[in-house]
Amino acid sequence: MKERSVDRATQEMLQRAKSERLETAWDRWELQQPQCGFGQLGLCCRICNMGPCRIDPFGRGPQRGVCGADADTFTARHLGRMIAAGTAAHSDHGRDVAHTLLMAAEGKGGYQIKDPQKLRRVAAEFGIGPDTQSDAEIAKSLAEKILAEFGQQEGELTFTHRAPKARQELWRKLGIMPRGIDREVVEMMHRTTMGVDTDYYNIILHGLRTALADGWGGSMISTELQDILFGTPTPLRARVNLGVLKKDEVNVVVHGHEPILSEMLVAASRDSELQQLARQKGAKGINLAGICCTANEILMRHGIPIAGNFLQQELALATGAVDAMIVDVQCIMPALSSLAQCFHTKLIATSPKAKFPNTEFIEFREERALEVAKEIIRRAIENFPNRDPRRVQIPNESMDLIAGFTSESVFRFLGGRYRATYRPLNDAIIDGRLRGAVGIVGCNNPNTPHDWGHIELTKELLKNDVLIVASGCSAIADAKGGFLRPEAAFEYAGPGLREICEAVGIPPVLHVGACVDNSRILITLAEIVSEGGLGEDFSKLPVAGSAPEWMSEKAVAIGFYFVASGALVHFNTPFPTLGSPRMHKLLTEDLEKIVGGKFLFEPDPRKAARAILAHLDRKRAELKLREPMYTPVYA
Ligand code: NFS
Repeated sequence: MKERSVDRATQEMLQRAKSERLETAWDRWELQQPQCGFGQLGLCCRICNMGPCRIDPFGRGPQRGVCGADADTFTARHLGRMIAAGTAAHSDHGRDVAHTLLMAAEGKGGYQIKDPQKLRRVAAEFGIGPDTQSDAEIAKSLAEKILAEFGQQEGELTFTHRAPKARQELWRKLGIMPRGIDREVVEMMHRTTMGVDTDYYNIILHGLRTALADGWGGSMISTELQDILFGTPTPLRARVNLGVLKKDEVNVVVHGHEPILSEMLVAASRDSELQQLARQKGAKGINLAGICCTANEILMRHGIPIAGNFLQQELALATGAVDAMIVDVQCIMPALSSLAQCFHTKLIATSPKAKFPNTEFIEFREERALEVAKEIIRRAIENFPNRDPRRVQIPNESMDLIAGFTSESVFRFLGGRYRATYRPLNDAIIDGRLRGAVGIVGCNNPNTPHDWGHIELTKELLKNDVLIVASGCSAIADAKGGFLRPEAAFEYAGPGLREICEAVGIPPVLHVGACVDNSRILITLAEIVSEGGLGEDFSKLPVAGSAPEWMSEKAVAIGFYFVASGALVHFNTPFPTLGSPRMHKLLTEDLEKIVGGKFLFEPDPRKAARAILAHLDRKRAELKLREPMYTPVYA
């Protein structure tokens, strides 16, 4: 099982799955081999009914579809639609949060405003004041203005004004400043339908704009409004991996993305009547744990343990110990419904947007949020007596972690206990104790050993004095690997980074939240630029991003908004664009001349680390910074 995952809990459960003939994503991945070569290269087009068409990659067969579209158009249109889908996912999440803020302002649904200071700060950016208004009044105006940005037809998304001036100017000059969130997604769908935009460069340019509407729009709206509603996270301790499931408690696993649901489940799981009901049913308590990004959300704000990342969703069920798994939207494998039926586990879907065949559905409505959450927890408790203890196998694997860093909190730490400033961070980069900073984010994918890409890349960068910020399933991988403990600085960090972690008592990998919270990385970069001494734009900074095990269209949108913001972004496997050499060159070379950022595709995390370090050094040299204080160490 070592070739499937580097995580011991996962290996143990895969062994169980094998002996009990429970099918997992890894098995299905193997059954799909060899995967369709046309699809991998992006040389298949299904956009209209004259097709499906394909282009022969060896130049012996057709080189154009029936309409005349060539490989450049095929690949660009497909990639453009991936960006649109990823942007739509993050942004629809943001829309739901904005709607919840509106409900909170109107006193419906039991939601409150937990961070009124942040409410006022963000409202001011939208021109809402004066401060004499009540929180509810301000929240109402803010929610309405933000909801309007989804359908805005002209103008600029407000949060884009957080980017450095030079960057905003560049976006305007290139015509890629996002106008309205929905508008950019719709326009991408329009441009890529049959017979509209066939110029691959023009399509990708709009791809950049669509992605910017995600990073500086939908995702940032999700993050900021969630902080306002549920509280801005501060560092806290928790535990991670399948070992957080408990033999003697009701295990409720929440999986998906939107904290509107999971926050209420946290409240419901603490309800004293329900606790008592659990005891009546023979359990010692109610144990709430999370999978994927909704897990990151409630981890960051409440210290709720994480059962696992994307590829562990089926394995959590395979423990036989989950009494209910509650899902909302995104990254939920359809396979869960049949797997749950092999155990007593109740799989409960909650979003009208995401129903699953043969699966119980309890509609979650913000108006009745707490009521619905309690009902869900009650179902889980009532299912506890159906658990067969002989079929329970929980791996004895879990790890300590610290999470809850934000652009507001973390660098305050680096600024010392009493003064909030990015100066010490900038100085550490300038004097070479830190070589740079890298965001490692994104998914798992059975096409690469589970967690291996995240962990190896992290290790290589840490020993070379690179500070890591992590989110999504990558942060969970690193947490399981032990990198989110302060002690990890002694075990893995180079001398410069170790010195900093030791002085402020932080781990060398900072967990900044769910995937929508990659927007926190954008905000942090903006703070670094405005602190001064490292150039006037993002593209000058010795920073990079990486998604070393990507699978989701959301990862593509994220990659594009970081590139559009001027960063080097590494992905392990290439986009389905290799069938067009011109597209590949645009993505990996030419984009840098246009927006200052570009993609790097490299499946080997150690080689990727070298390339990223070389990039950081190049940026340092361009800024005429000192050589890094400590010599590089390579594997
Ligand atoms: Ni991100 Fe979250 Fe994980 Fe990938 Fe899915 S959970 S939003 S897409 S798999 S990191």
